[in-house]
Amino acid sequence: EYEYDVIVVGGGSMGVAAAYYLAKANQRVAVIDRETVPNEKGSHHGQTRMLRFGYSEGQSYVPLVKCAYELWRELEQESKRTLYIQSGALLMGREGSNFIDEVLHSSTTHDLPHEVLTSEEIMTRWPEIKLTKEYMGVLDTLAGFLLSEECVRAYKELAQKHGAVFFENELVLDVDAKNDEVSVTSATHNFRAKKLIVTAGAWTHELLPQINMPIEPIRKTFAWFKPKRENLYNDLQFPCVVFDTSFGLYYGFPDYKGAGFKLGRHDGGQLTTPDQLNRTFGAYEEDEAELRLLLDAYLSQASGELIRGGVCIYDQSPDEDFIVDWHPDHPHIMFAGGFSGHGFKFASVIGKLLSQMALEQPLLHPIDLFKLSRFR
Ligand code: PYC
Repeated sequence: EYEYDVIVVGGGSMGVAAAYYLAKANQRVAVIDRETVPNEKGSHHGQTRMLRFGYSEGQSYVPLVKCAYELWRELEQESKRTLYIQSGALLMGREGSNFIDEVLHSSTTHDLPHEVLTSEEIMTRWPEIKLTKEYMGVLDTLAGFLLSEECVRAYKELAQKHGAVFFENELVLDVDAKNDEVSVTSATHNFRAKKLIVTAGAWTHELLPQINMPIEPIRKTFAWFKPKRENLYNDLQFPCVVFDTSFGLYYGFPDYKGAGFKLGRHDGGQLTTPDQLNRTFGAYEEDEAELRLLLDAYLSQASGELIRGGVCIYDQSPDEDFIVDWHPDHPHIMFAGGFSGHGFKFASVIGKLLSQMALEQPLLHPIDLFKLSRFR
């Protein structure tokens, strides 16, 4: 007799979502994390994450975004928390660029509500944005942002309500896959279960070295800036923005509840390891400088004082598509990773998919695109 049906190692966004769906399905679930849940060491902190439908990473993600969105709305209802702000997202780049073409392709293929705008039209509608002529934009009207730590809290709280047990500040020392069970050892516990889900981000290598997860941890920074005039960029009048420029791909969030205008750079960053990562914003001169570059060029009214900055990790996969699969030698072990800086919005549906994998149920969405074997 096992104490748990499923152990989830890694209580970040994906892990807590999986734990919730499993606990709700009457599974006995243990979640083990080396930190408290939520925390600032992984990829879910910093107040907000974008949810875009007109997907620049490929139209095949659109049905998955739709499933994710429905599940976030369900979570809002069950947790009675506000989790999603539908501010819209304005995706800007040069006409004919791969970025714009993919956004248009996703939007038209899936019949998404969207508006195609010239640079003039954008500047008339949002005088806070200054663009040069070669830019155009697509307003993704259903898009918006998730309150990321709130989402993790909501899943954790409800998972606990349905009986999941969280072991926090507990470092996993060993994972031992047997034929039809798994044991997980930490400094203070020996856990045994029928199934194991590993959602440990950049720490996946340490837990499952045999699968050679092809992910590289990248240090990423983001920061909040004080707009030069109050309310200029707040979420009631300003959307999320993405700028595909010649000097980088940037994303910005409206000033939500006075936190400031949040900006980050999606490309670039420093290759690191999760344990060596320098978590101090400003440790590298470019941390602030590269963000100012974008603000000064296109959003000068947002380039007020730096309120605060943060550092997080992208788990970059070679093709920037996710990796969600069963262990090649042990099908009772499942893992999800390689979210490459665009995964948070999918945590709801990935959690649900992981729960269905563990329960050996039909999947609500195919995961062929995410197979580990594509790298072999
Ligand atoms: O996937 O929308 C996204 C995103 C925004 C910032 C980083 N990733």
